[in-house]
Amino acid sequence: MYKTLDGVDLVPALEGKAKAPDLEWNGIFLRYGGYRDNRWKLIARAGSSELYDIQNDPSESEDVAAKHPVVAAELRARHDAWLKKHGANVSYSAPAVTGTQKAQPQGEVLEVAFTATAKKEKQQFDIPIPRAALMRERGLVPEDFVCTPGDRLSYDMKIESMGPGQAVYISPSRGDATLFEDGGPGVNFDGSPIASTKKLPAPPNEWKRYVSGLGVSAAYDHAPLRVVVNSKAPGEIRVLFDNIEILKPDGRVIPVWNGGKAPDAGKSALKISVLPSQ
Ligand SMILES: [Ca+2]
Repeated sequence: MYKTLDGVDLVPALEGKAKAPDLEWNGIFLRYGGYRDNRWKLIARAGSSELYDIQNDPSESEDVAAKHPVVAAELRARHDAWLKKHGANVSYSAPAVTGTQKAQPQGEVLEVAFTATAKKEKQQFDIPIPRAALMRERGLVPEDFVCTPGDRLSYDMKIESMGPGQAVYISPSRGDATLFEDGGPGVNFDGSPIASTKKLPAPPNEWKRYVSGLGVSAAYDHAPLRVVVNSKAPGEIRVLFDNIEILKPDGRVIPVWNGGKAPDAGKSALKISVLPSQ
């Protein structure tokens, strides 16, 4: 992640030979970058920054980026320069749905079915990226599996049964964490990002292609893609998937699932099946 390490030598100050230096700290997290010094803390997000005056407001109760735009801009520039200097692979891109393209389901498709009985249920399973097979058969190299700015997740989905308060989406994962959390860009019945799973219209029952940005604040290996079924109301959920793939900015495609074996549903209560040609 970091090509070089940086730091400040505190020994002269500790030995009383020099004034303690003003400390600066930069870091990158899953969805944002951060900077802080003795006075300020900056949270660097996609297209915006939050600024806190930690000297006078240690509990960070007030975002003062608008009140101190020059400070915010200067610290943002400093943080961005730090990222560049250290070769951090950062896009800040919040996952964004870029709109739907025409779905093209072919051959086998994946069926995910679940009947929610409780008021609130969340079920999920992972679809592994077939790295070994892709390296062998398509000549992909390990670097191709590193998430870089501009990477996109694309999949075709047909909602066959779903009610208000229910949602299904595919999220990249990183270890145990799902990057698109509840309230993140799951997809709505009309292909628009889900701002909240509390409010969903009725399903149209047709295939649609969904595309989301995958750029996050730090480079990481693409982990299995996670299918998330989120239900805040009892009822039957049935969804079909096909052409689940990761699109690289240079046009290469990493096919994750377009037929074949059904992924293991693990401990979830989901019923996963492969259906023949649509
Ligand atoms: Ca297929």
